[in-house]
This record gives sequence, structure tokens and C-alpha cells, in this order.
Amino acid sequence: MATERPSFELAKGINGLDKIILRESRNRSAEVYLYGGHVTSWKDENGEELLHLSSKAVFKPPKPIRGGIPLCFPQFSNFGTLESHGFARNRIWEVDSSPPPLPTNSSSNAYVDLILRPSEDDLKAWPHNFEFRMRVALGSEGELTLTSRIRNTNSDGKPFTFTFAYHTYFSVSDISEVRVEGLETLDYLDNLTNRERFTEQGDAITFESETDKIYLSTPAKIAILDHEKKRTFVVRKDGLADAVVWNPWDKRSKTISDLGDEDYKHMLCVEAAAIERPITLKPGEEWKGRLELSAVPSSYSSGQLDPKKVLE
Ligand code: TA6
Repeated sequence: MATERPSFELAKGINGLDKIILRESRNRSAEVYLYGGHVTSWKDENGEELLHLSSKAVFKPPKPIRGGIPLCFPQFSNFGTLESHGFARNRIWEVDSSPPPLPTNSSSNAYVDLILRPSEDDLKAWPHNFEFRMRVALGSEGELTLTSRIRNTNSDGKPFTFTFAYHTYFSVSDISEVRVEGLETLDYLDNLTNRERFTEQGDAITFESETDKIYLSTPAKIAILDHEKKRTFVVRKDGLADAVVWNPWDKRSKTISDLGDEDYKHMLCVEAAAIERPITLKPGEEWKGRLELSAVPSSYSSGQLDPKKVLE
């Protein structure tokens, strides 16, 4: 259990939007905008950015920020009648000064607790009272952890159902040199063919065209191997059965106004999510979904990255 008070700085970000800066020893840092409860930066000990932020990201409500870690809630994509990916990513969150206790595994006190409650307008679009608490923590080994707790606070006795994703944009040196390990042989819904269900064949997942897949019932650990950087991102997740893998590639990128034409070469979204089996909460019930990201040096064996070492 963390016993110390959390330590963070409140600063002004782009266009005067409030942001939180977390700093850990050895130069590591992370930034979270209150707009969207959106992590926009995660840097390693060399000050190198590990998340991809679009070169054309617009930091102006109501446009969600393109890149970093958008939060998709209460709806992933168009799985429902709300705006795409729900509204949590373009609402102003608050710092939660007295969150219910949350055990942490880390000795770091670089963390912040945020909270989102629905506005009157939100209640018109989605008639459910909720408290969405999220802790963003930078651990002593540089790992970034996002823990979401969503509670049904309806007083009308009604349950609600939602889908969810941490829509993480990882920074990669060259998408053609990237492999994703941990999803092979799994079933997925392909967004490029009306969410038809397929089974992944072959070894690791590599990229040579537009990819937009929802992998189902995925393991708790997924690795993203960046061959050129000799770096591996390890995604650990809890409470989030699915994993979306997205890269828009060249043509589709040109249709996304806030994404640079060349950005797709340097980004990969691997999104811990709950989509196939939506979460239902009765009044008073709470759901927890945890994402932990770490960046570790990749090991080489006969010219190939050795994913097993990473996943072990
Ligand atoms: O997570 C993948 C996805 O749902 C894609 O289908 C793609 O459209 C992407 O998210 C971006 O969505 P956005 O609403 O942020 O433009």
C-alpha cells in the first residue's frame, strides 16, 4: 500500500489546458491532461517519448486528443448509439483528492487520482449516474499504470452496461519492423470486413497494410517488439479480456484530419479493452480495469528478437 501522499505537479499545457506532470527519479516522467483524463506523454530515463502523439493533434475541446492514451468509455467505437468511443475522452476530468484506497505494488509516490462524473448533458445521452476514477502512476522502474474504477451510482435501481478501451498509441521506430507477440492463434473480429470473425494464423503479428482487429479473450500479457529500436513494450492487463490492434496505414491516415500523413509509420495502437463481453454493473457495484505498460530492452538471438524471453 502506498502510504505517502501522491506527488504531482499541476501545469498549463497546450492551449492553456490543465495537465498533471508525474516525475520519477532518473528523469522519467508522464503527463496527463484533465481534458479527457488523457495521458499524452510517457518518457523513459533518457527523456525519450514512448507514446505516439499525432503531429497534428488538436488540443481543443470537443475534439479528442489524437495519440497518447485516449479512454474509450462508455462505448468502444460504434458499439452503441453514442459518439464514437464514448464521451470520457472529451470531458474535463477533476483531480480526486480523496479517492477510496487502492493498493499499489510500487514504492513510487508519483501518481495522481482523477475522477469523471456525468454532466446533465451526458445524462441525456447516456442516462446513468457513474463515478469513473482513474489512477495514473509512474512506478519506480518507469512502468506506467492506469487503474480505472467505474461505479454505478444510479439511484433509480437500474444497472448499466458499457464497453471500454485504453486506446494506447505506442511510439515505434518503423511499423514495418514491429511484431506483436501474444495474440497468435486467437480469434479476432476484423473491423475492415464488417467485424467478421477469423482465427489468427501463423507466428507473430506483423504489419504491411491497414490493420484494425479486435482480438478476443487475450492473455494478460502482450509484447510489442520494435526491432529497430531494440525495445519491447510489455502490456500487462487485468479485467480487460480483449485487445485491439490498429494501424491506419497510408490511405486511411489521409482521411483522419488530425493525423499526419506519415504518422502511421511511427505508431501502433494496442488497446486493452472490454468489448465482446460488455461490463454490466448494478447500482453500488464497481468494475476495475488495470493497464501496466513497461519498456524493456529487447534481446537478440541469431538476428531475431526473442519474444519468449519477453513473455516469460
Ligand atoms: O481502435 C481502433 C479504432 O476503433 C479504429 O476503428 C479507428 O477508427 C480508431 O479507433 C480511431 O478512432 P477515432 O474515433 O479516434 O478516430
